[in-house]
Amino acid sequence: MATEYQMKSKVCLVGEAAVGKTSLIRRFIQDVFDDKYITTLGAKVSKKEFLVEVPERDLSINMDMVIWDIMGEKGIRDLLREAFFQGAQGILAVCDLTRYSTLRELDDWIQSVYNVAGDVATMYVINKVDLKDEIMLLFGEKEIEMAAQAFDASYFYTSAKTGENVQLAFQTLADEIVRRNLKADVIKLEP
Ligand code: G3D
Ligand code: MG
Repeated sequence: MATEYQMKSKVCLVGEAAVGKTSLIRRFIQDVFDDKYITTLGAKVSKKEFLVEVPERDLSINMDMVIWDIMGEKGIRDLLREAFFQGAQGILAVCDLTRYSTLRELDDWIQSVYNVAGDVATMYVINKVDLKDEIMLLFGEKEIEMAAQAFDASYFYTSAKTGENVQLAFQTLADEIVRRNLKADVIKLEP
């Protein structure tokens, strides 16, 4: 049987307003999508516990993830970024499949986190994939690949509305956070 451990992590969702950050977190935490939502003021912190398996090390880690939902305005970000991003171990960089500008803006958001927290595990989340048949896509795979590659990040297409790939995106980021900690051999595991 795998040895069980506890590990805490801080993850920040970044991206322009209305890309779906709050909806993704709500979906991940409660697995529901509510068309009504409350505009986030500054930042909101949520928590979720789940399991991360590391078969090759025979480890089973209870991940205690603290998730920071940050308001889309850059003014707020620049003012409070130290407080928002300090100690972050992972980033979900969220853009909206229907708006190319939201992908381009992610460079700035990610750099802003790196400036405070270092080059942490980063994942691109292309949200609102449920709308892909309804709209003329303004950007495609190539643009996404290039953007993600620049930060050594992988990417997922998600929908907070249908739930598609939402669990998988958070879980994969958690896997990457654990993997990096094991690699650096600085993992703090409390049995
Ligand atoms: P933000 O936190 O990044 O600012 P929100 O974004 O989570 O508040 O979402 C902004 C709007 O996009 C909301 O619509 C929300 O319902 C919608 N949305 C979020 N994710 C998805 C998705 O995956 N698919 C679709 N179709 N819509 C999504 P309203 O109309 O309430 O402003
Ligand atoms: Mg929000």
